[in-house]
Amino acid sequence: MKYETINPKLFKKNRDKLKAMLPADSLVVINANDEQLRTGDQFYPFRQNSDLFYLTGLDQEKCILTLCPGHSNPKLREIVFTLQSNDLINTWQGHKYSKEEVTDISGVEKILWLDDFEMILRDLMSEAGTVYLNQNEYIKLSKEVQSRDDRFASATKEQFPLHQYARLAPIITELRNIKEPEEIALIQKACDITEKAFRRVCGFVKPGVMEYEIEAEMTHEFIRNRATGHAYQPIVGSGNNALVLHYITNNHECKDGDLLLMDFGAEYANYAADCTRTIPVNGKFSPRQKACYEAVLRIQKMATSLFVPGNFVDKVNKEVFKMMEKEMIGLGLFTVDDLKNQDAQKPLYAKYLMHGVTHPIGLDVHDVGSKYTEFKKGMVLTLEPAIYIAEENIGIRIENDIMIDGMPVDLMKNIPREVEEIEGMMRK
Ligand SMILES: [Mn+2]
Repeated sequence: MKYETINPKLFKKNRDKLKAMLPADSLVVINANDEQLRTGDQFYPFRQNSDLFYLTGLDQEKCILTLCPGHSNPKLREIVFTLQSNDLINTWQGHKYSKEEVTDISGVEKILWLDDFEMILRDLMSEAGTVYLNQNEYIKLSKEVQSRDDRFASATKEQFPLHQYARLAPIITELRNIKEPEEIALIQKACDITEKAFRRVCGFVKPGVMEYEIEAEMTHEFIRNRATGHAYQPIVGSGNNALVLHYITNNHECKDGDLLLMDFGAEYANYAADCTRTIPVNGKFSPRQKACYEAVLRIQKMATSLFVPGNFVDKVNKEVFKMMEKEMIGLGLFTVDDLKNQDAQKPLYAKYLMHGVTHPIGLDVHDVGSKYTEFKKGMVLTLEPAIYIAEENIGIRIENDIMIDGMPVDLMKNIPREVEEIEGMMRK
């Protein structure tokens, strides 16, 4: 792995928290992600199942974690099954974990080879009342491909139809929502690497550069700082490309007078940063661009104070939309009278801001968690107010990652966002 070693205490703590929420006769089984086929016999770079990483720190394919906290044999209460390497694998793919390495990374004492899994599973099942099976329950996901966890769930329920089955997702969601200090440090590291990339890009952008050249600058800075790469496909959209919310083709020339919207974030040790900055291609905002930019920036600064315990995503969205209406009137997009007469089903602001402005981040860039969960200390969320004015070729979004504490902690406070700072960096 490119990232520095993580203390296994984190993963042990995470497992202990999970076990504390489970009945004594439960069994939890979590599988590694599949290696996803790209072409022929070539795979996409491996990305671990976030839940398995959260509980073990293991970053290799084909491992399985079982937790059976009430098993009569204490040695079988916590097991990792892992791939046994051989000469062929060593020659072609390189090093795979030894049993000792699995223990060093995860803190799990009992490590077995995968070949033993079926037999041991029968033993664990014989003592388990309720089996907790894991599924990706992200609400916006439309899933066409089964995961290893999905296949395991189907096969186990067929083989052991008389057990009770339960969902692991609600429990693990509650846990992953609240980040331990070690996790905050990893997210901060991802944010700091993202800052370096932004500074690099500000010295690079000028009229005539291609969006993909900017993406390449980001990638360069990410990898040389031990990030795995991008936490998600970066959006590098100049001019009207900034109006396409998930624009990722990044293949146009940046033109003099246009704005450039960049939504990008490093992934460090599987933790995501999620940042957006909008800058003028020629290094200087026009008066109109500046007015719009400062409206979004004012809202971001004001709305940061909403990131306190007790609030929740849905509430922040509604508050920000109200702030947005005032700024949009100030920018002449509609009038006070228009607002009074608006159709409640089709609010006027939604023409210029068509997405929510906050979501949890963590191991997943759109991390687990509901928009009705009350903010608690240790949660990390993005704040991304934006304005898109198609008729003026203006798309502006500013996004920072904020940790909930007594007072909000902006993990991206070092990534410049003031007009003067950005123009100053671009002059150099
Ligand atoms: Mn983003």
